[in-house]
Amino acid sequence: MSEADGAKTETHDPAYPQKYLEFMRTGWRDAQLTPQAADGAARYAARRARLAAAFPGETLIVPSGHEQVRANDTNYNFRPGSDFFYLTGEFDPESVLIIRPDGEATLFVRPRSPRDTDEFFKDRMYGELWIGRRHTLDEKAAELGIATANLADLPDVLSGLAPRGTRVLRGFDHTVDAAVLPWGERDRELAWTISEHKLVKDAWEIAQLQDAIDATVRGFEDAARVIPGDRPVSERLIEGVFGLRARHDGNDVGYSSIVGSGAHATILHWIRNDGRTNPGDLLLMDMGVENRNLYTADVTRTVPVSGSFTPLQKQVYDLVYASQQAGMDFIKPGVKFEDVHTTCMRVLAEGLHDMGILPVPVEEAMQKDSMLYRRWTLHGFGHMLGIDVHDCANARSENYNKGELGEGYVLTVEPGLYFQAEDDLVPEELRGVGVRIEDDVLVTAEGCVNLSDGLPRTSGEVEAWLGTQREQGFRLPS
Ligand SMILES: [Mn+2]
Repeated sequence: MSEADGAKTETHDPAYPQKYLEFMRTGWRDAQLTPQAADGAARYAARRARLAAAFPGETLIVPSGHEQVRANDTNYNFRPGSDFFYLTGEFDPESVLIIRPDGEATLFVRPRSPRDTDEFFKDRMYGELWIGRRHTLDEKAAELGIATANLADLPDVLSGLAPRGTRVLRGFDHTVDAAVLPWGERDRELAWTISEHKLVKDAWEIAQLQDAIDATVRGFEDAARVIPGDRPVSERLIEGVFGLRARHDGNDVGYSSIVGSGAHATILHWIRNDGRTNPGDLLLMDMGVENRNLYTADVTRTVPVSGSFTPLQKQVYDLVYASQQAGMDFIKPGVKFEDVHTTCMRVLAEGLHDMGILPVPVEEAMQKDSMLYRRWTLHGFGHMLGIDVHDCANARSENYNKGELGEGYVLTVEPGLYFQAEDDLVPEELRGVGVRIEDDVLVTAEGCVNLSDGLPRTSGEVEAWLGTQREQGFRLPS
């Protein structure tokens, strides 16, 4: 319920007596803040320069996006737009990056909650007594190594821009989208250029990914330690324990954790996580920590809850492992993305054929007009990984799924087999079995290295690891 002065307040807020208002307006000392250069600040500047060089003489606008309302005055946790963050390192909502025709960049940010208005104690969305001390424009500039300007001045700047000389990363800020009209394919060119700039990871980015992956390894260890072999626990216990690790060691989870026990493992995006583990079942966990610089891991392990695979579970698991290993062995600079896919899928198709499940010869199933094996493999072999779990998503097809891998790419390799509980075409004992093994690999000059090899992959190693974790027992992160 907004007051006359524009502060965002709520129905349940107490009234503001005049004496209290006057009292609150006096007697405050300014809180000092010593800005520290952000981690990797120089890299953000280099990224902006590279983008500016791709569009000389043009104005480029990349917004971060707004907070999303959950209900009334409670918002979802804000995460900056990934491309915006890639170019600025800035976490606060509503900020907008503008790169000018001469290559100079300005970050438009909301300034501090001024003490000469009542915003600082009344406004739930921006008031510093509600959300904490914000930066002055100068502090923000010092921290991020970029010129800053008041967000309030942005509308005037935008209204002076010609659509023909301007490109906007659309879909993040409706006010920016509405202020600068689109002009042909120009905005899409901006989006794919940023995505394609992100394909090759430099040493600092690889260290960020390794940091996220190492935290993810610890999170999987935590999870394994709370899964008993002899009685059920809720999938949400596992989700929660991993989430604790993600918040403690990183920024958050990089995507909603998938914790699927039994037949839930066959549902690709099982994020309800309202089931329970069953000692005879397989448990699939697809979870990743996003680190403090917003790089995320994306790892899946499938474990036998009892502690050891049944012969049939092991057969399926080992087949998925063989597929994943074949993909990893194949990956090197210059190979086609879709050939990695075919390599992984061929192993699965052959295995499905050997098990008597694939109803046609393998060569026939591998044809582009058939792909019958896909009933049980469902998805692609993997995707780029970086600041987004599905990184570089706006890259042009010829540089991604129809393109070749390059040195410095980081991607997942994650084949799986999924036998739905209601699938009449597979033997009864396979129904409700799902297996995926997912690792994060870095393409090197000679091949690839597995950045997530801190977790076991073979069926035997998984059993031994689960046993070891259970012996260690769960301990809170410290
Ligand atoms: Mn993935």
